[in-house]
Parts: sequence; structure tokens; C-alpha cells
Amino acid sequence: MTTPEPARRASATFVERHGGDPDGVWFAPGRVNLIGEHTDYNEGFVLPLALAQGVGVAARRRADGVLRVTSRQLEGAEGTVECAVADLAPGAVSGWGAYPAGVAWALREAGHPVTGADLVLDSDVPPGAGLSSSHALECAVAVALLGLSEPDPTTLDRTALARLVRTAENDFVGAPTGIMDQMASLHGVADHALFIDTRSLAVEPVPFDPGANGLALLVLDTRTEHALVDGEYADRRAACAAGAAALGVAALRDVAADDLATLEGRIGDPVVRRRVRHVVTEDARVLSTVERLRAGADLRSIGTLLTASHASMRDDFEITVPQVDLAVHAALAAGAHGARMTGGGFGGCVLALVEAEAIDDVAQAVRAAYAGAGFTAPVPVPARPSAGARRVS
Ligand code: GAF
Repeated sequence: MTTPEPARRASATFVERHGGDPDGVWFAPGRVNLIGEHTDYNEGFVLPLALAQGVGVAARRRADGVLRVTSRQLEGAEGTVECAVADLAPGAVSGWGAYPAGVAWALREAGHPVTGADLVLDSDVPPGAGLSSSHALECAVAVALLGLSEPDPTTLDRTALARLVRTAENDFVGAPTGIMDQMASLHGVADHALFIDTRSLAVEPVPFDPGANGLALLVLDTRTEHALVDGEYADRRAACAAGAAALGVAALRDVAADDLATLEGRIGDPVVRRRVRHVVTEDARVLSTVERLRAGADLRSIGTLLTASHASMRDDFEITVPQVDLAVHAALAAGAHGARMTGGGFGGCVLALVEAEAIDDVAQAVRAAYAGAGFTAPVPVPARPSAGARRVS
């Protein structure tokens, strides 16, 4: 496996900034979610794939218990985080530094022997694009810090680690996210999507290789920044919890799509009813998609499920914005087999399943539609299903 560029650059910058080589270099990828949005915190199903792009971390132990992190993306004082591992507690570090510090805290709280360390980070995941740049950072820091103290990779339980990274995100950073992104980054498999049951945390890699079917996965960054530490995500989570309570189930995962029409009437609030409808139907769409991938069906047949997922996010979950709706509409009008927003919502990326030979035409159609609407031009993001977090040297 070739060394990812961010890992190579982090390593070179480490030598410049710290003098001498790092003890090791690690990498963790971002992700694109093929289908299954806002189902993870409802204990449902998701189908993400790890990207080739991600975060590289060059790391070296320090004897004084201090964690010092610098990023190639941020210069000067703003780009430097320094804290004593022993003193870490929620609220102790804010801004981007909360991500690496939160991981050190969660590992320490779980009893891992976290040493002080110098870390240099580099990323090629576009930030705020719904491709999980912050989770890639957290997972890369997690495998680096564990690797410094427990160098035997066979001791690493990736699902347990994903849980720890979620704890860092929820309890230290303060973002109420689910577990999909960490699982994708830690479990990624080349040319496969990952079918994850977020209740049992069972992971099944299912073949997903559009190229082998004459297809391509077009991912476009709509350049409408989304943020998860704001109220909308928490608001959707609360509505789902209210829906589960009204239906008397532990989680919306427990509601079968076929029963929805009969059960819906028990939910008084029409907004909560719509949120529930999205989650329940989205779980069913993930299962149908997985069935087709497992059976080796023509990949084109998942297109309608992708597009239905988008409509559900737009009309029932209400997490899309005009830019992503226009991108989906223009891609479909230009012949895409299916298209949807991917990630937490309120902007970010759109994916479209297209004939390989039509990829440039579809991208051009979306650009033209954006120009007509006066939107900032979208940027294509290469999206190849890739391996998960690993030590690279
Ligand atoms: C974000 C969260 F981090 C995930 O846990 C998931 O809920 C996703 O939004 C929506 O599917 O990426």
C-alpha cells in the first residue's frame, strides 16, 4: 500500500519542526456515506465507505507528559495545542485542539497508558464538507497515541476504539454525533462499502466497485459549509428520541417500515412524525441497498434508493439546503442513476452514481446549474473505497 500524502507530509514537517524522526506515522481516512443518514444514533443501519483521503499523524513520545499538537493546515499559535495529558478534562481545551485532546482524554479515562507526545498533523479531507474530516483527525490521533504506548497492532480492537473516539466527540468536544464515521475510518476496506449495524456494531464489508460495472461515483463538494456542533443536529436527535418515546420503542431501529402507516398516528407532533418517517424508511433503504450489493446485482439498481434517500432528507428530515437540492436535481437531469446529499446535512457533499463515461458531463451540468443560480462552483472530490486507519511507518 502506498503511503498517503498527508502521512508523508506530516512526517517531513515533523523533522523540520522537531528535529529528528518521529517514532511512527499513522493515517486515518475520511468517509463518504453511500446511504443511511441520521440512522446511527437511532441504532439503525449505515453503509459508508472509507476514502483514500484522510489525516496523517507523525508522532514521537515525550517524557514530560505533555501533548503538543501542530497542524500543517494552521500556522502559528492558532495551529498549536499544548496540554498536560494528566490534566485533561472536558472543557479544558477548546477549538480544533479539543479533537486531539479529547481523544487523549478518552484513551486515558479508559485506562490506556497515554504518554506525552509531539504530534504533527496533515489532512487532505476538505473541512466542513460532510466527509468526516474531524473524525478522521480523531481516529488518526487515536491510533497514533495507542501505537506509541501499545505498539502491537493485534491488541487493537477497532470497534472499542471507535466507541472511545465517540466518547471524545460527545463528552469532550461536545458534538452529539453517532458512531458511523469513526467505524468507517477504523474499519475501511478497499473496494468495499461497510454495512454497519450500529446497535450490535457488527461490520460487514460488501463489495462496492462502481468501476467494475462501467460506473463511477461522482462526489461534489457543494462548498456550503456544514457544522455539527450547532443546534440542528442536536434538534434532530431530540426529535428522534421523542418519536421513539411516543412509539414505546428503545430506538427507532425497532420500528418496521411496514408498520409505519399504522403506528404514525400515535405521534402527535407532525414534525416528529416526519423525522421518524425519514429514519424508519432510511433504515429500510439501507437494507435494500445491501441486499442488492450482496447479490452482485447491477449497481444501477441502487440509484432509485439513493434518490429516495435524498427526497426523505429534504422533505421529512429537512436537512438539505438549496445548493445540495440543485446539485441532486441537475445530476439526475443529466442522466445520473441516483443522487443524494451525504453526511450530516445543511450543506457538504452530494454523491451521484453515473455511467463512467458520463462523469464529466454530469459534473459540468451541475456546474452550469450552479452558475445559473449564482452559487459558488462545486468541486469534485475523488471517492474510491479505501482501507481504514493504519500505521504507515
Ligand atoms: C455526522 C455524524 F457524525 C454521524 O454520526 C451521522 O449521524 C451523520 O452525521 C448523519 O448520518 O456525520
